Amino acid sequence: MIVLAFDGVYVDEPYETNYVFIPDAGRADVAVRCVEAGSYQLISQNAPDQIMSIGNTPVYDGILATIEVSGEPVEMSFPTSLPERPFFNLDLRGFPDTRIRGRNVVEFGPTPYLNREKMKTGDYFRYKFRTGTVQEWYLVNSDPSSGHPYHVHVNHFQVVAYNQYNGPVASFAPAYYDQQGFLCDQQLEDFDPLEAPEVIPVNLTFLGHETRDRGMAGYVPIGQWRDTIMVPPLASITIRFMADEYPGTCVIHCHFLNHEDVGMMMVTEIVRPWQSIRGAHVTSGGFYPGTCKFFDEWPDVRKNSPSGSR
Ligand SMILES: [Cu+2]
Repeated sequence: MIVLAFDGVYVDEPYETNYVFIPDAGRADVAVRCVEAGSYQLISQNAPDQIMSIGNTPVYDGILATIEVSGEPVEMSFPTSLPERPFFNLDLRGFPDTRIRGRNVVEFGPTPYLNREKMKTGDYFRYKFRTGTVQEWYLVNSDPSSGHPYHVHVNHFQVVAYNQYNGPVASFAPAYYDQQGFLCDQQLEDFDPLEAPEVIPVNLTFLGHETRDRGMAGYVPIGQWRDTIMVPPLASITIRFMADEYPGTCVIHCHFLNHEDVGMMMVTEIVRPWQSIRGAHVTSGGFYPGTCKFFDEWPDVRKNSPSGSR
């Protein structure tokens, strides 16, 4: 079995594998060759030893498809190269920092929040950016136990780095705590201080994605392109993309249906180069996503994310 593409975008070169990890809404193109005639099963299987890269996230256990192979054996070779990706999917890892025209943080946390708010309808944009620009975004997950599959419409993104996670930990009320367990100053939209103790024990089990084995199932190989990625618990992922030619609304959401349907979703706006990018509701109640204490620099989730770092 060889990998050709993820989410419809070719990888650099086809490569051999015996499984692929597909988050909710993800897609994979693979070529399969069977040694002899017979019945083959394509299965989905839980892999408890991969959980540190995924989180306590349910994985389907069962048969996806049965492939019946019959007839005389024939010669079949795998492709050794793939079509070149279009210019808007060229490698952006070495793209100069100073030419990046927008940075944004997408913060997962307790359901049903995304960037500390529930989905709002109408012309309520959480971020605005222009066509023709290269963007660097940070996907962070403050949820200490569950991964959330980030999905974006319109433009695919390149995975640039898994960073050390310095952000808050969502626990209890829901409320945000720092990694020592002290209540954050900067909270969710409808935070109720009466509901949240000042200090709690926080669960930091999943910290450490920046140093963990990159071959683990949940991690996207650095440099690959996706429109869906599992953001594991207590993670910070740097992505880059070029906003190509399509202006309009751009929806971002968790792709667990029971999360997006209750509000884990937001709308951004892509505008033409001559249009204003002001007026976006980047903060929630004055607080930037990814922050915890008032002395934080914004955004602390990218302290470990110099351009092109692995
Ligand atoms: Cu979710």
